[in-house]
Amino acid sequence: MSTTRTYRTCPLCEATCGLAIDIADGEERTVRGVRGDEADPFSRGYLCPKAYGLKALHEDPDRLRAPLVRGKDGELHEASWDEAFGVALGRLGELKAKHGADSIAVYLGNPSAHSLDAMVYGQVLLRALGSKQRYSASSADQLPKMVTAALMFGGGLTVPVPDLDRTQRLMIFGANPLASNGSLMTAPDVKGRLDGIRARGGRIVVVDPRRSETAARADEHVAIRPGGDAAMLLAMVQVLFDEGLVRLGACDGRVRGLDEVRAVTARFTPERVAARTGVDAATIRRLAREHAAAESAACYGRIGTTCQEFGTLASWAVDLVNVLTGNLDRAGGAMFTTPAVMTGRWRRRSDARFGRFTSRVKGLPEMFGELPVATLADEIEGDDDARVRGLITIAGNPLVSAPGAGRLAKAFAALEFRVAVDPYVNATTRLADVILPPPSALERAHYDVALYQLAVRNVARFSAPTFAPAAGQPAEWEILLALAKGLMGMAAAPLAMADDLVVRELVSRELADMAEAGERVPVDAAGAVLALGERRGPARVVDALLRLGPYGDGFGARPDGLTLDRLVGEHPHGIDLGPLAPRLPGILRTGSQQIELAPALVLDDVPRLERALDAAPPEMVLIGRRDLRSNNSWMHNLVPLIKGPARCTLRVHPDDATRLGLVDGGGARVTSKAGEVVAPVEVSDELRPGVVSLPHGFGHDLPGVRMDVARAHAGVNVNIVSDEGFVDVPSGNAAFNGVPVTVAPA
Ligand SMILES: Nc1nc2c(c(=O)[nH]1)N[C@H]1C(S)=C(S)[C@@H](COP(=O)(O)OP(=O)(O)OC[C@H]3O[C@@H](n4cnc5c(=O)[nH]c(N)nc54)[C@H](O)[C@@H]3O)O[C@H]1N2
Ligand SMILES: Nc1nc2c(c(=O)[nH]1)N[C@H]1C(S)=C(S)[C@@H](COP(=O)(O)OP(=O)(O)OC[C@H]3O[C@@H](n4cnc5c(=O)[nH]c(N)nc54)[C@H](O)[C@@H]3O)O[C@H]1N2
Ligand code: SF4
Ligand SMILES: [Mo]
Repeated sequence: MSTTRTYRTCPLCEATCGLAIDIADGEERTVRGVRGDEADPFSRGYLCPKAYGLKALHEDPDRLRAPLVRGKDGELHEASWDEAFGVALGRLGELKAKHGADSIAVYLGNPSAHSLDAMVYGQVLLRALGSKQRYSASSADQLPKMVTAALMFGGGLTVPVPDLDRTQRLMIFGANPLASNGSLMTAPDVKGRLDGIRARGGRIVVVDPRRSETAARADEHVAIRPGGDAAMLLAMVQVLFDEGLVRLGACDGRVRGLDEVRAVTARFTPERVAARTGVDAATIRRLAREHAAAESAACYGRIGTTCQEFGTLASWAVDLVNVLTGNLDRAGGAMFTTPAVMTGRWRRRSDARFGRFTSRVKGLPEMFGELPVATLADEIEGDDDARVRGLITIAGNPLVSAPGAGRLAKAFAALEFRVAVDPYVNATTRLADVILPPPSALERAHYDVALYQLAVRNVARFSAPTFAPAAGQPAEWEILLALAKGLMGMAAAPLAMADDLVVRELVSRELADMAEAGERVPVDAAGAVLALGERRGPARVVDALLRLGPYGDGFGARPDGLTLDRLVGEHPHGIDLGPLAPRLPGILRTGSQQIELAPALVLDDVPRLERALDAAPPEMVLIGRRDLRSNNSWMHNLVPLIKGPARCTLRVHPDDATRLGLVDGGGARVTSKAGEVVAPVEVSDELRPGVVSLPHGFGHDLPGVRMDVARAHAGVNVNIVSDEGFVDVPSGNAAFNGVPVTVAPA
């Protein structure tokens, strides 16, 4: 049987590797082979084992091919698309009419950031519903970084990324890119890129309570106590001021609040923070000096700095170090991407404003239009008239991934109606009343609207569907748009008409934002939509944004510029748009058009950190762990990825194991304020004593889960133990790391 080679971007993690996929010719719709695409200018042939999972995912018999609707018998049964949409829109419409839009919550999960359809049309659905009850994986992930970056540099996703390919010194706080393949840093073959730093004589320092895969390969590993990052970084800043090492470089003349930062950090001497951070004063001083002296240096923080008790302070302090060592916006430092697709939200100048509304029960401030997922159970529970009664989950599995999962599961069971847009019946969707499955990852177009904003090079690549969706299967954008128009009372209107409205509105908004930002607006909306031609759905949106973007043809204003036709036709393996380029001052979108070094929301949290410095740390704390062959909660049903030794183990330092009477291979009971789980013990000296580690994403053996492979490798759900009350206070982001626990033999 002959095969055809097709090319596409892997959508499974943030690295955006280019794949060459061989498919069987004819009717068979099978994948014969998956390789790294050597011609991809960004990933250059690299791929990780998860890429092979795409074949298994496409063929997985447990992946839903038809909607499920809960019948009178209480079970989920296959239904037609018409019936499923009818039930979903009927019940959601009733709730909205009777109790208002805020009675329906929406949770957007992680894979939505990797789905072009969900990126674009998820927002359309949210606007159509008009509910303030919006949640996403962001508040179980990078929200503190989004908050501090918005406050310092201006609203939107203006997160600086380490210039990996040119830096001479990289300090990594709480990230393990050798397992995660990089996050808030889109960098295919991150291992090769890290090795490159050392090969050119640079240094890598990893600050992590665990000697992770990345730490083991670095020049230096600093085994910090969980939650100690903000204090350690502020102490580094104290040293910079104290020793006259502050250099602003490209930020010179562009910062406000320098004196306030000096005053605040003066209280964080290395000696004062040594006990809480577990890092001795001499080491902190040396690291600050070395960072300041390096030819170029980038400071980078990830999950270990955001999903912890002092996430906002730590995220802020990472960028303080970048700015104060003159490394922000310089080659080899921390830089801003210039993505080919940039929406108006990232163009408009305005100070970040939070708290335009607050959560009902705890009064937590809205951030970027969302509430923290750690308070979702609060908003559902009780008999208050204003409580949440309905829920739409899109690409999310919060009953595994969100903190306080035990309590949240009870709250979900009490909801009046639940809809899931999801390919699996898993821990969360097993409770749904209607499940609307999207087509497989190979049956859709792909463009990384979100991840290219964070890439370590400027690149663009568009992927056409490898296979057409099976007959009758709507695209994910069509599912979301059908829900959106139904919620607006336009169920009978043709989808094509709704899509035309979406694109017209989007283009008008873009043009208005460009005008407001003082950019030349090359066309009017009607002219632009006409010029977009025959394409429909998200591909048309990508074309519009590419053409209005920094490399675009401006609808004729720059005839040599990019269009989707040109990208697809001339660059099937993607286009390299060059290394990161300086973006100051144009990138700044604060009201002052300066970098705000001392935002009030951040400084207000300093006293809480100081109290922690003076308190005795908990005797034992829990942190997370990621494995290369997994991704959060949903790839455990794929045999090639889950096979091998059990992964959901509690790793414990040998000294702790001896003290607590734990034995390798035996059981351990891990208990917190929120709940307890029993997991197998793996004794390992990679951990700092006093710290145990358990991965998330497991616990697949709940009643009703229809994932046979995952069920056979069920593991336990660590988020039964993660306490939903343990958060980074300013942002409300879940603190999955540093959770106080007791551990005993089971
Ligand atoms: N303890 C602990 N908990 C954590 C973390 C941690 O480090 N420790 N990490 C947190 C982080 S960083 C994140 S991002 C969250 C992730 O948490 P979630 O956002 O809830 O994501 P997942 O758990 O991966 O679940 C993804 C869901 O999307 C479905 N899905 C897969 N592909 C598609 C698709 O193309 N379309 C649709 N509609 N659905 C799809 C899957 O079947 C699954 O139900 O977990 C957080 N939870
Ligand atoms: N293979 C795989 N890849 C993934 C995912 C996956 O689940 N599996 N998930 C994806 C998602 S959603 C995300 S957000 C990214 C996350 O990307 P990363 O942040 O790179 O991933 P982690 O492996 O969670 O790395 C966090 C590190 O922080 C350490 N840590 C824990 N607590 C602390 C602390 O208090 N201080 C410090 N300094 N370190 C601490 C942990 O030991 C761990 O090594 O990965 C993405 N890629
Ligand atoms: S690192 Fe692996 S999962 Fe991530 S994009 Fe590349 S091949 Fe896909
Ligand atoms: Mo994440």
